Amino acid sequence: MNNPLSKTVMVTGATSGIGKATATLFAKRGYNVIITGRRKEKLELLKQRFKRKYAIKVITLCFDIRNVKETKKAWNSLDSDWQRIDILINNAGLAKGFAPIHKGKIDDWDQMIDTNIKGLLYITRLVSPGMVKLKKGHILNVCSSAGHEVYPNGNVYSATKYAVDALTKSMRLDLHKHGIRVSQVSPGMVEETEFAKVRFDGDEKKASIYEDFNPLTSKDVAEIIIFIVTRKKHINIQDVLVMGTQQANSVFVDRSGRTHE
Ligand code: NDP
Ligand code: 8X3
Repeated sequence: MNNPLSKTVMVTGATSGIGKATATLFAKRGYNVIITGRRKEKLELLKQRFKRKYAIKVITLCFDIRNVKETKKAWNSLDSDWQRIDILINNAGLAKGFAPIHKGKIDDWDQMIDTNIKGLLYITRLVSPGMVKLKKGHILNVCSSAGHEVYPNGNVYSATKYAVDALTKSMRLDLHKHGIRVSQVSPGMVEETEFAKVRFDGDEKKASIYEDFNPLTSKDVAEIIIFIVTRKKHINIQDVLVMGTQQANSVFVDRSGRTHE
């Protein structure tokens, strides 16, 4: 790397939504970024944009985080400089389906468990030893309000996010003595993402869940992530539970119209 003083951040799931907005804010601030996801073209487009606009280094890693072999191969393709990650944003994740437990699809459950829990673990297992060796680093997990309270039909998605919450707490117990910070952000509903489109299999009508109120935007969450990871070294923000003003919790949302435009 040309500038050894620049920090390196890895953002998983940077092809859209919260991950893309977060990678963009890091790039804007001069961090070297490793952006990951399955959609190669989207990663390449983002890389070109960052290179055009900011004086930073960018690496794209295209892999399916559910596949441990692919994940390891992607990691091993990085040279040793790039494997020194200062900040890991464990963001890749999804909800799939919105059915009561007796009607849920097993494939949807597998995909959520494999991505949101196992994928997060695979990448953390690869990145964290380097942080321990250097006695520094920051890992931020993107959890959800659904990792703090359940809602009807949210069952398995919520379970995966409760698992993320447990992992954030456990990782902090294991890593704090090595000088590594572990944080989490837990947003309620967030627009400018593909979250609802993915959850409802591209059904635009069902995915229109943000039209009658102001949820958070992906950039709102990205700004909070940047705030968390730019505190002084002795400060670790453990979790930020955040929702749009019109959302009181997972169930109570003022859907009387978008009041903040
Ligand atoms: P998006 O669908 O816009 O982004 C999801 C990202 O995850 C994409 O970049 C996608 O990349 C990546 N991803 C999904 N599956 C895989 C996989 N198998 N392998 C690698 N990458 C994968 O949704 P959001 O931005 O909303 O979601 C980001 C995170 O935020 C998730 O963990 C989600 O649970 C969480 N969250 C979302 C909220 C919301 O309301 N939107 C609220 C609270 C939390 P690609 O498809 O290219 O692989
Ligand atoms: C996304 C928030 O309420 O749609 O994690 O599950 S919610």
